[in-house]
Amino acid sequence: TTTDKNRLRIAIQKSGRLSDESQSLFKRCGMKINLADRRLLAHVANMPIDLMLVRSSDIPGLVMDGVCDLGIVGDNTLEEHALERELTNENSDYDKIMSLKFGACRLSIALPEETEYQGIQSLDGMRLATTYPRLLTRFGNDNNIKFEFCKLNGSVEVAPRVGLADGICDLVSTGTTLEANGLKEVEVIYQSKAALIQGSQPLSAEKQKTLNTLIPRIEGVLKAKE
Ligand code: PRT
Repeated sequence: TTTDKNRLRIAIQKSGRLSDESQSLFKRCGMKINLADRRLLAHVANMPIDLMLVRSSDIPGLVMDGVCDLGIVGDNTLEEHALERELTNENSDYDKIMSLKFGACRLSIALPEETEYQGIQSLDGMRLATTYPRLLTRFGNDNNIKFEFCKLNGSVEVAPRVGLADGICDLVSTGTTLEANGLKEVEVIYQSKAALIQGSQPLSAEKQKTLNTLIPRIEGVLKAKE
């Protein structure tokens, strides 16, 4: 039998927009996932792999710190955390094994319909509500403008209406949420998809062997979806 330390540990979102697709990707790779008991770690019955079911925002840190060997997370979450960890001098290294074909969205700046918009410079000095202050700051630096932030982890789209901010910087997929809140998208600052990432620590020979078997299977599943 394979001991726990030889089982490849993969972090995926427990529940949310990436969780079903992450699980179904692995199921199509042939994994028999034992999810019935709703524990933090789900054993894969027929491969030396464990899935760790966590909040999406915990995944970059778990992989960068080597608690998990791999993870599936949105580029947006990954990049924001990497920038944050660079600032705090924590390890922010990882390898992106591949981009997956789900979880597509964009991080955009949106303003109330009635606010006049005359290009990027007119955003200078605005106070924006966002969950992504680092990505927004980078966009500001690249374009020579400064923002003030109001960091919110949810309900970002209501911030302008209640007077918390002049506008928002949030994820958009269909645009329905912006429209429902009387906001217009004025700048796309980042395009995102789910990605399979690996920590920078070397894997044991056993784990590497498992990974070498898994990668072509994932590629096969992605190809079949084309
Ligand atoms: O797991 P945890 O709670 O930490 O993470 P979370 O709350 O960010 O989870 P979740 O499930 O909301 O999002 C997980 C990931 O899905 C995100 O990090 C993105 O990579 C990806 N994703 C893709 C999206 C969207 N599309 C998306 N539309 N994440 C969020 N949204 C939200 C957006 O914030 C806004 O509230 O959906 C609304 C906009 O959608 P539309 O269709 O109205 O434009």
